[in-house]
Amino acid sequence: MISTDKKLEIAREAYGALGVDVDRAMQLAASTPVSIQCWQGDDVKGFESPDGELTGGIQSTGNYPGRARNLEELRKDFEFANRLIPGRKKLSLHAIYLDAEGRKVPRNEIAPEHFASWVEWARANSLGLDFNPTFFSHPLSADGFTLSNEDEGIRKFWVEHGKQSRIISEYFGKELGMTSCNNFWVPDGFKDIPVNRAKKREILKKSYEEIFSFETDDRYNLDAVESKLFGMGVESCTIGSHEFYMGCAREHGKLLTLDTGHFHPTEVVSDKLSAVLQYLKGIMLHVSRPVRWDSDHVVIFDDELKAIAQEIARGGYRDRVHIGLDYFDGSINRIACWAIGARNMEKALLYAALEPVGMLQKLEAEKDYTSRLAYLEDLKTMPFGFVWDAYCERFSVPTGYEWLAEVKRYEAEVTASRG
Ligand code: RNT
Ligand code: ZN
Repeated sequence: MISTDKKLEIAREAYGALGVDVDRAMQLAASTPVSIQCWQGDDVKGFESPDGELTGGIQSTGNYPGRARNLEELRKDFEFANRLIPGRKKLSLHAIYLDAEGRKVPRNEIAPEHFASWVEWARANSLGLDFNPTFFSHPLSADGFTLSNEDEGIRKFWVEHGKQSRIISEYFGKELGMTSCNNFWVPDGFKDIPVNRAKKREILKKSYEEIFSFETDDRYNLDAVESKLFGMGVESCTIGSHEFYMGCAREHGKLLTLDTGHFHPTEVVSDKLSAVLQYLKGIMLHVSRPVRWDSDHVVIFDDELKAIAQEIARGGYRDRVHIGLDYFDGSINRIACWAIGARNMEKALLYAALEPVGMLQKLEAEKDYTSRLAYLEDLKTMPFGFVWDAYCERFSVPTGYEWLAEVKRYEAEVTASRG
């Protein structure tokens, strides 16, 4: 066993030779919040109607045993996962995860009181919170349209839901002293070729004008709008496309949410950050892993994940890019999904913080592209793993494969017996 001190000594020497301060890199990663999606724990079911079907063109596949079936189980599972993930964390809630104590609350009537127990819980667990209005898995979204619905009654219902979500998110921020991001994603779209795209987009535009008609305090709530390319059963036209939301975010001064699974397969979100940020105040990320489509696989430590973290660091965008995870895999242990994906996000932040950005950017400015490429390649075999181990230890989180043994134990003791 190599001691952490020894690992740090080696890493400090290796990175130090490039002018990189390992301890400062750890601090930077540690101060960047990562928002973890509550919906990985229960296959996006929520507690509103536990037997309800997941709709809206998204899907969690797999029947791995142990899905959290209620609020208590979800919290318990997340508390466990949380202990395996280093860094500064938030939990992202969807409206369907409300705590209504058994009562049925219509979505247009959700209010802070239905999330008060989450705030208490978040405080006790030193977590921030984010929010998401839920525009799917509901009878009034069954015809495929919510905020762009031509039925005025249905549209108004969803507009009210959207307004309430902003109040709840602001309440999170105020209570916890950490800004809450409130993310709007609607599934609205057509399976087959429409002949009046414009009409639906006009209605969606009008709905956002109504939802954003009142102010919330930016210190507590930041609204975000999420675009998408297509969903299952919504292959021909998504009303809230990328161009639509780029304009919407600009018009209303909102964050644009970039989900890594919501673009054509050869497009990358890493390239979009510095483009979007020329015109918008900020970005919310939904870090996911699309495999051939928007499949929402568990995030791995791949080139694009590193590139996203590097673009944030290289551009000096730590305050303007709000990192959230968005994947849901029901085919393997769900607590391991949380741990693997969130640990990888943390790894990427640390990896990016260890880059000698100033030196590389200088080479580029001098047009020495040969050296730029040579350094970028050699950096890949630096002793990054040693810094990662030290980072985990700093947060009293298991290193190496130890975390997996803990998940297996929890599985045997707690989740395996769930029906
Ligand atoms: C769907 C969007 C959306 C959802 C979550 C559950 O394609 O990515 O963000 O995944 O809100
Ligand atoms: Zn998303």
